[in-house]
Amino acid sequence: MPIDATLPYDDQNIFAKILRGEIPSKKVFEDDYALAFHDINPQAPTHILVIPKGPYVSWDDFSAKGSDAEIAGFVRAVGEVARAAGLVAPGYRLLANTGLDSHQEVPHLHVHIFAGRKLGPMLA
Ligand code: IU
Repeated sequence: MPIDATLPYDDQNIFAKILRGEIPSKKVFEDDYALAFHDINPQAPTHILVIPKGPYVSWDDFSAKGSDAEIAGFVRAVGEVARAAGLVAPGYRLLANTGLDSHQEVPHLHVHIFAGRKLGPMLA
């Protein structure tokens, strides 16, 4: 079910549990600001999710309330994950669904990294 990105943060959401180590994930990167892991239902040969460590519901929440250090750290982490996976030359797509119309389903900010095939002009 899509979620309302204006709701308060729910610390029982699945990505909060992954961050706390209560649920396993196929981790590819972790630092002070971000965790990256393979999506459980990949939509491309490479489909990685990058999430901030802080309790942010959405891109909107994070961009409004995240500290400069958190925002810079997270943005750098997304780039580092893509570089480390060798995605820069072939190319990749970033996506951050935010709220009901976008069909965001997990209420913890996540940036999708899609790569590994020709993605076309849009990802519907
Ligand atoms: P969305 O942007 O909120 O729609 O994306 C949620 C993604 O989280 C989606 O691609 C799911 O396959 C993925 N996911 C996951 O990787 N592990 C989980 O336990 C759950 C969802 I629930």
